[in-house]
Amino acid sequence: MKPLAQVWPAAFAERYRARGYWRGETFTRMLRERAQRLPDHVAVVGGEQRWTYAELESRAARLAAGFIALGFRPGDRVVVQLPNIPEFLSVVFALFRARLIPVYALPAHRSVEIVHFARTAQARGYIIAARHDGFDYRTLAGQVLAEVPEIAHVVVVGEAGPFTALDALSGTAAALPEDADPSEVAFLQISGGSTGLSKLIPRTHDDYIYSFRASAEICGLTPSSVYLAALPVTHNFPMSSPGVFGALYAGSRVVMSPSPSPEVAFELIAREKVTITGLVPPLALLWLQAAATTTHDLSSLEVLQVGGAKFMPEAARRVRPVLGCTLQQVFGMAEGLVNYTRLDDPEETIVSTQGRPISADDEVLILDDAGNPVEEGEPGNLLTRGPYTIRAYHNNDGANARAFTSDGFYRTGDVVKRTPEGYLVVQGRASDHINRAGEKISAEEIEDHLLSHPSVFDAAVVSLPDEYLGERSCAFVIAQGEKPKAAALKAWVRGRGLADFKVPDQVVFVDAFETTAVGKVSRKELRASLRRRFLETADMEG
Ligand code: OOB
Repeated sequence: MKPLAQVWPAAFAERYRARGYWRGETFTRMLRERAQRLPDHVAVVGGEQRWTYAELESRAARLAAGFIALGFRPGDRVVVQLPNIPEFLSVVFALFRARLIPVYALPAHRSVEIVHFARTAQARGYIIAARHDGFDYRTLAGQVLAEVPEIAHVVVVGEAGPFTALDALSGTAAALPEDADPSEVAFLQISGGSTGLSKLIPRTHDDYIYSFRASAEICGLTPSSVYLAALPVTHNFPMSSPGVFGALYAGSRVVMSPSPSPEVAFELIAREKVTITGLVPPLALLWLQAAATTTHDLSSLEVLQVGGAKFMPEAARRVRPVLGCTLQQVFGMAEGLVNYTRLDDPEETIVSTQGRPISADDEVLILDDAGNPVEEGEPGNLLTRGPYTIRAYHNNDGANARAFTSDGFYRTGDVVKRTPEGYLVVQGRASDHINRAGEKISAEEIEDHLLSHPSVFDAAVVSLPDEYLGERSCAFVIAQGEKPKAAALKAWVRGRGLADFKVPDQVVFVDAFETTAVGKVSRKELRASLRRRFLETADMEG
């Protein structure tokens, strides 16, 4: 297959190179250089394993040959659905080395999502762990293969069953291709899925390496830093903000935590002397609570990053006194733009803003609904363009027409205001998705699954405020015929083969949806009015 393109207009590409953002680095050269400079430094720790930079590099090289010997050809796409284990790194660096294109999926994804990614990316491979968190991914692979026979190889970390064992790949010799051109697409990341199914996000070596190199610098990473990957590493935040890649760029040590729970993570922090980690707000609340009574020594922790969803100032204020470390707010998106509060910012900026962009060349527009700039300090729709923000999704003309302006700005769907110092404060969003503890759920996608139930006449899914999750999902349903039980509808959605986090938290039956004299109101207005009505009634009752 020919390399995938992500094209910035020539004048922009020239500027980004001239300003030193795009330096022509590739993932393969980055790892090789670290393995030469810091061969015996520990690169990654997880479970019983502890690999140095030299070992990570040689594992990746052997695996790359194994992938080629198995029959993959440069340019092939490979869905990677791995939990936080060291093999995630040997696998992706091997894929880069063999010029194969990873397509990242979350461990929570199930057949509907994986089939969608595999089809959209025309994947020829699928890499899983045998089991994780009580779930058998080989069963899932069987279901996916039945629907996407074009997947030629399923590779398994652990007991492979009917598939190919990752361990069996390492012994084979094969000629490796030339290294990638740095302007080529290195992998496909997935979008938060604000409308319908997730879109695929092509990121190049040049743009992505810039984003995590600059992130590592902003976060002060050095070879003595220790980064704990607590959130699932295939998500953009723990992958690159600065995440595992930023940590490796800086020659730091990555510690893979199989779970973000305080019980598991605190032990690792104490044992490995972790200096920095990143969490979504609900987990940060859990950690704050657990830290008060823990017997583990958390004193090595210097920075706690919180992002993915809004972290409320009251909770943010507790981080320094309770954990004894600096909070860093992170407001980013898989499409590109990432904002950070800086480590030496005044405490008030750290607790009350979501940071400022990485780059002087991140262009930020804040516009009203008519597309005009708002008064400075007023809330408006955030649009952005820059050296690591994509110009188009993979193979999706419809979404591209909606999500990008004709001059290449990405419409984030977020409503923000800007402080006089240039920091962004997230106010909410214009698009209809639910941000459930940092996991984005498209209302439309879930409505569609509900409508497939024979007793559902119509359904509207909205976000409701939730003390713990930030937002929870609520499905308003008009039944037809015999009214189903709420639990049965939830089981129906789960049974469709969806990630568990997408199953509605709450189901409310209503007799009718609002219509106007002219006809049906838009789905967007309908969702807003259902949410309003529900919250007003709940207030009256409460
Ligand atoms: C991160 O990436 P995605 O692609 O899962 O989600 C992006 C969306 C943003 O457009 C915004 O709606 C929301 O997540 N978001 C936040 C936020 N960080 C992300 N909303 C309020 N406050 C924040 N701090 O979520 C992501 C990617 C890289 C780094 C960090 C987060």
